[in-house]
Amino acid sequence: MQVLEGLKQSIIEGDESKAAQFADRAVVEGIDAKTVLDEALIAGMNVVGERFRSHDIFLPEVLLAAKAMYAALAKIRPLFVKGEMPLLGRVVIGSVQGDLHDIGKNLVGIMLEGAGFEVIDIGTDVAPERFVDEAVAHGAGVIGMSALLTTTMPGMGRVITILKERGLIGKIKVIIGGAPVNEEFCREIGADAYCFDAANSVATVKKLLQIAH
Ligand code: B12
Repeated sequence: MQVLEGLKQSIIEGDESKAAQFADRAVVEGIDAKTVLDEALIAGMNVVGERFRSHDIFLPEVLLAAKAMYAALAKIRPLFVKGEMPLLGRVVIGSVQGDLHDIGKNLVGIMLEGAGFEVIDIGTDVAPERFVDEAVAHGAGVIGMSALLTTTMPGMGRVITILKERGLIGKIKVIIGGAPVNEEFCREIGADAYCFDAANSVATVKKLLQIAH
């Protein structure tokens, strides 16, 4: 599909205005929001990630790509969050302490919102205590944590320790995600679930909260 390819390319090139224009076209053409997300936005950021890893591009280019991605995301967001839906539950989501990466976390938030959850996004560089405090304050059933750096991953374990200390383990479920995180790490720290991607997180949260699909 031409629009999707154009959108993907404009993200790779870090062209904010072109990305917004293509996203507008995708909306007008009625392309399914999940398809736009998977085949243009995430696909584009994956290419950017690979090029960054192989030193073909550097941080400034990555930042431009992220800005283009957000411009597009702003346009397709209404497709995810439309109309009145019964509230399925509340999820507090954030990037762990020391971690400023938020693209993946934001995508997960949007997907969950689109599926009918209230998402309380507490941003990036979130201290472990704050995850728990915010979940309690909002009556959230799930805490979602994102880490993109191997150095920030241990922060996830600290949140679980605090939940245990406060007698909240099992009552508030914990899902984790981000490129360096995996099933094994999830088991190691005692989180309830690891999610490979944003789409997978919706099914996982539903399962944890025992909501029928
Ligand atoms: C974009 C990016 C940046 C941007 C971030 C912009 C932003 N607003 O987020 C900027 C330029 C700021 C940046 C900075 C840095 N970055 Co950087 N960055 C990336 C890059 C290229 C892409 C990440 C991304 O957005 N991917 C796209 C999204 C959609 O994918 P995702 O995050 O994985 O999310 C999906 C899943 O993981 C999952 N998921 C994610 N979170 C969650 C949470 C929950 C609850 C669930 C259920 C699921 C889930 O669902 C998402 C959607 O499907 C990666 C490379 C890579 N391959 O990951 C490096 C990378 C993560 N960065 C890296 C590094 C080293 C840095 C810096 C230290 C660089 C520096 N020298 O300053 C700083 C650190 C800043 C900080 N303190 O956090 C390294 C990390 C190495 C490591 N193993 O620790 C990577 C892997 C690049 C590399 N190969 O070297 N970075």
